[in-house]
Amino acid sequence: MGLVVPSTSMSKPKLIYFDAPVSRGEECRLALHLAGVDFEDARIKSADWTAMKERMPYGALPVLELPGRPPLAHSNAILVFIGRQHGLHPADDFEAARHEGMMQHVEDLRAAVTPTIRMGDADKRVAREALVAGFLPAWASHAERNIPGGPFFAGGTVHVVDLKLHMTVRWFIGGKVDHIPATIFDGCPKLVAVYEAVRDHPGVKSWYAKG
Ligand SMILES: N[C@@H](CCC(=O)N[C@@H](CS)C(=O)NCC(=O)O)C(=O)O
Repeated sequence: MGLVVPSTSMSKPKLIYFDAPVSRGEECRLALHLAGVDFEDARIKSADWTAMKERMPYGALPVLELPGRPPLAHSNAILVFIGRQHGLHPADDFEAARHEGMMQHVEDLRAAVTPTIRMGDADKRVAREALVAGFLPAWASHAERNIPGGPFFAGGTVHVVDLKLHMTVRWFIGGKVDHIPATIFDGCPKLVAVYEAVRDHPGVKSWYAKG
């Protein structure tokens, strides 16, 4: 069991996530890239996951490994850590907590939608239509009214919270999530502005230009 054993054999940070440019792993990759950190981008194939799951601190990904430290898990902890070290999270404790509140709000959405991913289509339709009728519009309006700034969450500067909001809006806005309309966030201009500002950020563009 390698649960809390510091990594001694590595020379640079390693971000472990599944081999897909999505969700909790991609927002951590973006944070590391925007922070200018030279990191190993370890992409796990689904077929290899079962064998390594129990070696991860909480049995899930993403996990950030740092030289000489135990592995760090939970996307928000990873993002806040990176953000604090590299100016992508507020130095002011209250402002930081406000950002973390919104980051938790994103996790609440994932907790509501993720269980529908593995449902058969009939159950998925029922569950997602219920989310579209209730949870998702409420989630979106709560997000909207708690974004103090624009175009980013806190105004003109990107923070890790923006990366998390971006990944969430991006999930739905392409219209590829069955039974959830691409227009689900149309009534939330501040939320959509965060998505667009991150999409258009030069550092984010350079990440995707790497291919
Ligand atoms: N609270 C955790 C949730 C982690 C999580 O559920 N990760 C998913 C991928 S996004 C996962 O590892 N799924 C595979 C599994 O649980 O076996 C976080 O924020 O990182």
